[in-house]
Amino acid sequence: MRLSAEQLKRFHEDGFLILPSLFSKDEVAALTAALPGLYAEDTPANFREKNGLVRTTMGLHLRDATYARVVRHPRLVEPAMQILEDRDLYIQQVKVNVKAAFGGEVWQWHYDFATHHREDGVPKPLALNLHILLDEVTEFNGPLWFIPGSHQGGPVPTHLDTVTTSYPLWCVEAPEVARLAGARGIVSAKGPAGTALIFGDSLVHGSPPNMSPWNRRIFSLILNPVSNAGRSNKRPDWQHHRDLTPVVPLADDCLLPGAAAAE
Ligand SMILES: O=C(O)CCC(=O)C(=O)O
Repeated sequence: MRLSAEQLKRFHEDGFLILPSLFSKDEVAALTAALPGLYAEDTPANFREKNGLVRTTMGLHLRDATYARVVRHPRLVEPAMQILEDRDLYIQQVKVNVKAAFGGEVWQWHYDFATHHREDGVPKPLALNLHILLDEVTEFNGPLWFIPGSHQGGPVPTHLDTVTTSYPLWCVEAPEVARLAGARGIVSAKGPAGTALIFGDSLVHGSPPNMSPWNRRIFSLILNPVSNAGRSNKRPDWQHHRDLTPVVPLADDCLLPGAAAAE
């Protein structure tokens, strides 16, 4: 799949793209079917909220056959190759952020590169975060909030938050958020299930708690150029994978029934 010239321009200006209904209901159903079993696994790759609900479940392409295919989906991988003008991308992180009804907690304001750089030794803010909304996301169930263009001035100051998140996250200082949002506003990344989001490593974003009765599950794949691979093994493999094999896109119908047999 190719992004249009207009979409590429928007991505470079805003730092993100929202692609409504890029994946079908059947493709989303294939992804959600495995989740209850994955949540139930006793593994350190399942991070829990303070209330015990699963907050995020990681390393999914190594734990489930459907997730092993979605990380190679051409509607995710090809736009990433196009944006980065690089065909040698490795799978850096694979997860579903759950944000459960009545209990999913905040993700503080941050940009991913702060953590990728300090924790994983990634040299440059090149990685792309590719999301698929697995539930309808509205203003009520904890959408991501993006500050458009917040990547443009270069990385802003951060501090390590070990208190309000379930694992250490480098977060943006409140005065910086106020300055950036005051100048550029905030966009709420909403859409029907199957909508895709693409955002860059320096884009400032976060998400509010989910006190609604509706789940908000989002699949996230981070792809990074092999030439920009992490230099440090501080975090475990499921938080930053060590396998630098370049990802090769599968067929467009790779999530649909029969796809596994065709491989
Ligand atoms: O799932 C969320 O609400 C936040 C996700 C996020 O910040 C990220 O993927 O970097």
